[in-house]
Order: sequence, then structure tokens, then C-alpha cells
Amino acid sequence: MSTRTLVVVLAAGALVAGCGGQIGQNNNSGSQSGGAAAPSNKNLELVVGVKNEPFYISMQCGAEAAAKAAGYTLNTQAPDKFDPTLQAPIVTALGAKKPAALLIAPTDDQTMSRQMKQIKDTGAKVIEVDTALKDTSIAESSISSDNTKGGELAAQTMAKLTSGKTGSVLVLDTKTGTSTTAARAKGFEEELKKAAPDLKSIGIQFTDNEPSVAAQKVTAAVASNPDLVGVFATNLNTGEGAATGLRSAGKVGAIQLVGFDASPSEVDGLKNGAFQALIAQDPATIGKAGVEQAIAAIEGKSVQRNISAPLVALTKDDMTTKSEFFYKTKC
Ligand code: T6T
Repeated sequence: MSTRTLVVVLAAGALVAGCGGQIGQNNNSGSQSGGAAAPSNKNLELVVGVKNEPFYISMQCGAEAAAKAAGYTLNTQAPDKFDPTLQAPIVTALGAKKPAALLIAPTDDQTMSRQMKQIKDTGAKVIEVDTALKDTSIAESSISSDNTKGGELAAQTMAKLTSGKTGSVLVLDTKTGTSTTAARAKGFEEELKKAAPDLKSIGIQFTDNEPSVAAQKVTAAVASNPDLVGVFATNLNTGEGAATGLRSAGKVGAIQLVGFDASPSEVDGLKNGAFQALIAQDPATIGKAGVEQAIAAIEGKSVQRNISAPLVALTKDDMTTKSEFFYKTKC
């Protein structure tokens, strides 16, 4: 996908421009101190949210290609679980390695700030990719999807899928402190009030980012809410779990499932009817832009503080024309 294609594509095919700075577009919010000599340290470190997950693998692919093209090295590490207590020691250990820049998807919007600040204090440039800290003073640049807009897009899609129905909808979030999924859940709930006033959210439930917990939450919600007409799952793991939950409750297709991300298993689910829609991100572009901003910061060039990456709604009918948004399991 072209990194210049900077749009949020609605399910219906209409275009909505993303907010804030966008990839490939300069804004004036960055810093500039031009004219620096070529740096001797060209080592970048990427710390993603969790190991072996297609979203982060795709991000790593985009980042590695951009680093290679620019003559930089990029090393990637990941915790075994999406958990700040496992991610923090990885970041702390990087202090001794002294990378020129750290690209990181912080797994908690507050507790990871201490380790990230420590790395910044060694002189490394810190770039946030996907998730971000509440404290905006540590990173030079943050690149992510417009997650609020993604949640809104999911609500508009849910409104279309359930058109005319009354009933309740369940929202599955991951863990508190995850900036991205929190914004998606909030965007969804706000937009649902406008796009589908006859639907009522039964609230946001947390799943610890575990598919098995998401599955249990869905079966429990089906049992206690006979009027449940939809589930919005705010990421890959909640989505995969929700699909399992609906299957065990015998409600596949009867309750509309709108997921986020486009892992191979979610894409299969869209094909076979387990999901009715997916809001896909463009993690490779997030990784590529992260490396570009890191290099700009290292080389004393203009840096964009906030960059928004594309999002697209996929349905069974249009998914084949948007296959470039499917996530990878290897580069
Ligand atoms: O949805 C992505 C990512 O954007 C989010 O921050 C955490 O979950 C994922 O990695 C998917 O599991």
C-alpha cells in the first residue's frame, strides 16, 4: 500500500480525511535544527507490544525495510505477553546498548513512562508507534491510526449491519492503560448514540487482551442480554475470542461481530461469516513512518509530532479489493 494513500475509507467507500498530521505531509508542529553531520550511531531498537502477533510482525516488516533503505540497522524485541511488567525490563536493558533511537509501542500509557524517560536520558530519540503515553513530553513523534475515528467507523458499520433493529451491543476492550483500544471503545460508544440511537451499549468490558477471556465475556453477555444484537471487539485478540464465544453460544451471524485488525484468522472469519466487518489498520506504514521520524530526529531534521495512519473497514463483499490491508505473519 502506498504510504501516500492517506485516508480513512468508510465501509460505503466514502472518504474521510484523518485528523492531525498525516504520513507524507509536513506540518509545523515539529522541531528543526538542520545541518547536522551524518550520525556515527545508526542503531535503532524497536520494542513492540507482544511476540508473534501479526499486527506487530507487519509493523516490524515496514520498519525493517525503511531502516535498510536508509542504511540504518533495526533490532526488534517483544515481551511474551502484552504486559508492562514484561516490557519494562526489555526497555531498561536497552540503556546499556545505547541505541540512536527507540521505537516503542508502550503497553501501558502511564507505567512505561519511567523506562522510556530513562532511555531518552541516555540521548536516544524516543518514537511511539501504535500506542502512546499520556505524558507527551517523552516521545519526539507518535505514529498511530486515528483510533477514535476507527471506533466511530466501527459504530457506523454496526449501525448499517443492524439497520432498524433495537437492542444492546457489547464492547470488548483489552486492558486499562492501552491508549489505542481505549480510544476505539470511546469513539464507538459516542458515535453509536448518533448513528444507531435504537441500540444501547451494555458497557465496555475488559479482557486482559486474552481471547479466552473475550470468549467468556461474550457467552456471558449472550446469556444475560437476550436482546444482544452486536459485539464490537477493539482488537485482534478480543475479536478472535469474541468469534469463539459467538460460536459456542450458537449465535454466529445472528449477532453482528465488528472486529478491529486483520489477522489471517480474522480475515478467514470475515470470509466464512464469523465476522461481519473488520476495521483494518496499516501497521507496516506505522513502522515505516516510525523509522523515518526516528532518523529525522537523529539527523536533526524536521520531525512531525503526531502522525495518523490509514484505516479501512472491510466487509465480505469488498475484502478482496482491499487485501493489501491483510496483516502478515512473516515479511
Ligand atoms: O490492535 C493492535 C494494536 O493497535 C493495539 O494497540 C493492541 O492490539 C493490537 O496489537 C492487536 O492485537
